[in-house]
Amino acid sequence: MPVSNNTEGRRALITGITGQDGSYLAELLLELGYEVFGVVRRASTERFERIDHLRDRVNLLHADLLDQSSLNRAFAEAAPVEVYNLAAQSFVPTSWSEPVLTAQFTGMGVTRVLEALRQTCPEARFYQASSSEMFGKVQESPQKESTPFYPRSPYGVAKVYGHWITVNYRESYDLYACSGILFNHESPRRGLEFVTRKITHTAARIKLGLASELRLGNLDARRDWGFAGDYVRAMWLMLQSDEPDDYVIATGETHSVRECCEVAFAHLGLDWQDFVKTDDKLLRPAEVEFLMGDYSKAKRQLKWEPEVSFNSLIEMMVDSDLASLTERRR
Ligand code: NDP
Ligand code: GDR
Repeated sequence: MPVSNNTEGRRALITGITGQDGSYLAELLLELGYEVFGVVRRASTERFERIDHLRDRVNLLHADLLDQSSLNRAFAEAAPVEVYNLAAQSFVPTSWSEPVLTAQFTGMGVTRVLEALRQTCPEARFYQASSSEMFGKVQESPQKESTPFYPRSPYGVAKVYGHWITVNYRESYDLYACSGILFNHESPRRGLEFVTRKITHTAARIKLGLASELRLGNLDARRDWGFAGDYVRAMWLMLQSDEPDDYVIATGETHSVRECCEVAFAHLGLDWQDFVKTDDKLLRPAEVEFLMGDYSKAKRQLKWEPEVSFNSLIEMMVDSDLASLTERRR
């Protein structure tokens, strides 16, 4: 955990504060003494589970990435010195069923946020949540900041737009804008639809007799999976640097979906092959087969390194799912 004395009372604004990363980042910034503002959008039912424990310590402002004036108002009210743009339609399969909406949230939304910043708090430092999905059909391995992009989903295409508009605003308006190219990162707070959490949650349900099988798509896909708690520290470190820049954040290891199943089920004393079924309906129209990041620039310039290993991460998620499911049954 970074320790710094000069962050006390600084104002930070987080879009996407109700998401996995938003909740960990809010915790980190509060610990560092920041005053934290979070953008939330209106829904008929509030879904604030990930930040329930922080509700009396963060200031929530209503705005939507689709609505420029709502963003301008929220930014003016928060008057932040740091802005973290984490809001997005972040589930890759949904980007094929809702491609236009994904482009609006995940791509154009970045321009709206940058415009809000430029118009209300141009001195604020800006972080954009870019993604390893931009590498897509990989051109070289491991992937680093200079590796060409070849996105393989409407989500990946939208993230490439968000990445380049961030670089462009930095160069056009001299904004302090950074783009973090983060590889997959997971935690017990990961959404249930993403593959690691789907595996750990269903494995725990099987262990408790609440489910009998786990249906998955491509077991051969390989990802560089890290822990979300480690990755939000990298976001913060980027904005503490003297100069704005872009960084790959990864672990440097790659593992398959199959290996993830092996680790999760073995931790529960089960053999994954007895429960996992493949289902063609879960295959993607275009797949990202292999990702592995080179984080040496972040290590050199930010002194950042991942702390949680792949096995520890999956086991942490299994333990958390088992504990909460057991608790719910009481
Ligand atoms: P989540 O899906 O958990 O969270 C997404 C957040 O965006 C939620 O708070 C959601 O709010 C908010 N949001 C979505 N649409 C809008 C909108 N129109 N207006 C305002 N808020 C909106 O994502 P993660 O926390 O996992 O990821 C954070 C960011 O990092 C995302 O941009 C993601 O694309 C990117 N990323 C994630 C990686 C990962 O492995 N986790 C890797 C690389 C990049 P609500 O609760 O209302 O739905
Ligand atoms: P990803 O994460 O698409 O990499 O995007 P996800 O966990 O959804 O998929 C990882 C890989 O697992 C394969 N897979 C399955 N995936 C899901 N969700 N469900 C299944 O049943 C299943 N079976 C196999 C997928 O085909 C894929 O290859 C995540 C998101 O957080 C993005 O927002 C972020 O930008 C990237 O990580 C980096």
